[in-house]
Amino acid sequence: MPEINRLAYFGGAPRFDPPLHVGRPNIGDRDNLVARIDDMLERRWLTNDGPYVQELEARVAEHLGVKHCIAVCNATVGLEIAARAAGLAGEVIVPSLTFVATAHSLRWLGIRPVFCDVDPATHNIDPREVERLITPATTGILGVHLWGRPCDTEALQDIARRHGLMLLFDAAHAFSCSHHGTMIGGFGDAEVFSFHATKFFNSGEGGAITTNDDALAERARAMRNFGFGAADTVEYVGTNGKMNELAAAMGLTSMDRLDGFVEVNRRNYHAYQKCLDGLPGVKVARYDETERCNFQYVVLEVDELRAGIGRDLLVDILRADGVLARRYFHPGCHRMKPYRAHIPRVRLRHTEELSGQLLALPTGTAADPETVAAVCGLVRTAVQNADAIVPAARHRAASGAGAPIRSTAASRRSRARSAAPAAGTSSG
Ligand code: T4K
Repeated sequence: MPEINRLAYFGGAPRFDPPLHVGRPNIGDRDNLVARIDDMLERRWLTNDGPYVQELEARVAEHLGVKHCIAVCNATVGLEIAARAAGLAGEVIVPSLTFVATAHSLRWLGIRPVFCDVDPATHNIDPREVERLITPATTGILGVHLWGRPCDTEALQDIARRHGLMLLFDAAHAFSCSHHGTMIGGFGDAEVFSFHATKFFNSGEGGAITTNDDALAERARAMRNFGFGAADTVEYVGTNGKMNELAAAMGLTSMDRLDGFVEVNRRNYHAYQKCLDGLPGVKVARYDETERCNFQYVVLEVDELRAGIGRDLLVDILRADGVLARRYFHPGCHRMKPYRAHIPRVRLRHTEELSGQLLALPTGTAADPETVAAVCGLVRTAVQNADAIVPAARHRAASGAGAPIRSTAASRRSRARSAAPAAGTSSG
């Protein structure tokens, strides 16, 4: 059988059933988690700055070498609180190549995100472009350490200082990563981490604001709790951004296994790199391994001209085989409906090119070496047979067949259910 006929896209049996997800949560020691939950129930203290939240904040602050850690219910609300505590208003310069939460957190506060292009080598906000976008309405810069790879914090800090701007970082991807030997968490005026289930270090939902600025920390801590200061007085406009004790119990249990999770990510990243390096037009985004890295994202850059196959067709082929690769972060925030309506003429060359090339592959503890090898095998088959695949896929599209439905157990069940009434049985 020709190799491409073994691909599920062309009718072969799907390689992964059930499918493989990008962002399958890492689960720490279940017994420890259950014991913590038992204690929590015994204590009858479920939220509002409980002992687990305080313990998690202390452990995170120590791990990152930062003065203050304020645990929050998720990074999106954390970014909103940090932006408000930092006094951001008017316009804030932010990369477009990021998860949309970065932009939303500003817009939700009535701040205008001014989208900036990225450096194609690092995928991070380009400081040279930042400087061009500063206007009298600019109050701050919100960088994103995409994939956990640090921004050029020095150049951004220099711009912020010269123009009197606040500097925040969305560090959602960058927990336990370092930059020039210093842990991310203490750069700029404040940084915000995500501990969402899909992050390698997770508390289910959750996140943290970290800062070395005492006054900003005091404001953020109060704003997280409706703006309450000491003795029941409301000092600020606040929100409910508190992390609850269940989430903190999960976070502490993740913390116990932090090194193990990183080790698995590192192993997977190296396996992907070894297997895919040398494949024309396909590049595994690199980490600087002289720094601490969490390796939580395995990101491919697919250059259609050299690979012979585009990112989107590759994603369709992988998905048909049950590898639910993600087009992070497509198409760039500036081209999303809520933002393009306000800024119709923005062109961000590198962001637009990269957002058409990037794809994230499964890793973490849910992906063992055999799994990684099989995913690499699919990518290699697709690229090495691009000459045959691309015309065949075009033919399918022209004939109206489109991409095949991934034949997982779930989709087979649902197809069976939709067929059921015709067969005279009830659906269920
Ligand atoms: N800034 C940046 C740069 C970010 O990347 C994010 C979040 C934020 C800010 C905001 O952080 P949070 O407010 O969330 O703390 C996911 C995550 O929901 C989001 O947290 C993350 N970034 C983003 C990159 O990925 P989606 O829309 O891709 O999620 P979803 O539901 O498609 O899940 C991803 C895959 O993971 C799916 O294939 C299913 C699988 N999954 C997911 C969950 C929740 C599981 O297997 N188990 C699970 O429990 O956004």
